[in-house]
Amino acid sequence: MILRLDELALDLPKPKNPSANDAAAVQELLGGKFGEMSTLMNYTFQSFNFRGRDRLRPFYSLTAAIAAEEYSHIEAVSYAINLLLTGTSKRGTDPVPGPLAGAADARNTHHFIASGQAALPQDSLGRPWTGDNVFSSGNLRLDLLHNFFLECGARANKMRVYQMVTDPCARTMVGYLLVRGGLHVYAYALALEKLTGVDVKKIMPVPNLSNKMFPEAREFMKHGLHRELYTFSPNAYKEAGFIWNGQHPEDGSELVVIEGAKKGVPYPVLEEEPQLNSPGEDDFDPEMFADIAKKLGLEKDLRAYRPK
Ligand code: MN3
Repeated sequence: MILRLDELALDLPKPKNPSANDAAAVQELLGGKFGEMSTLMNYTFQSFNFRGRDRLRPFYSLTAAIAAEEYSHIEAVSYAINLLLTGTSKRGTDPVPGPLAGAADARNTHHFIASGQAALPQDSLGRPWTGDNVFSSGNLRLDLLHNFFLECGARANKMRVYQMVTDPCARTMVGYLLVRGGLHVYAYALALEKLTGVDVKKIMPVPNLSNKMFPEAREFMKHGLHRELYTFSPNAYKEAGFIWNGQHPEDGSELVVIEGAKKGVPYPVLEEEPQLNSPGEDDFDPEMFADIAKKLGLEKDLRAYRPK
């Protein structure tokens, strides 16, 4: 089962230049073949399908823990897309002046037609993410090899999107994913090494460019995010530490497994977009819950989320 936390993994700065086309490019890191939906679903299915997991427990635990983290990555990419899209149409209630006119020139018009200026499970060409992107052969060595390759491909795409999109919101998110994805590349390399004796890290980094070349990634590395593997569970997956241990190949720092998840931050506020009728329901007043909130002892909770 998954336990959900109402937090975002990292603080995303508000975009300086909201841009629908930047958002469209970032979609590749969400719903592309090598995007976060693919890493999430690959490791999720591999962990569900893992046979003989008692004997091979550390490999199962590593895959399961990383799978859970990937959920937080699809959130992070989605919020970056949502923030980049905020401010790309004219906010208002009158349809006649054509507040969405600019969207006709946007690369992904689905952001304005099929969603309320928000992320969709698609790649940068607007193609829907598909289960064909999941590889779950049931053969451990093959699955780990695939995962190593998938993370290297993901890394390449992150670097390319970084070079396309200069807004600090997108770049902070990509810097974060480079560091965490870089950790996952190395984790699968270590898993393959434990399994086969082959020193897979000798072919790293792929592509041959250090995360340190990216200032936003450097910042996250200062806080140890390149060496801390989280279990994303209150009581399981600690055996991932049988694989995730030793020294980081780049800076020699100690690899550690941390129980649970890294503390996140509150979600960035996504304002209403009346020109899209998003979310609509203008007549709805949260006050209608006041009586039931009192009965349930949730008055404080109601006050906390109610708009001022
Ligand atoms: Mn990831």
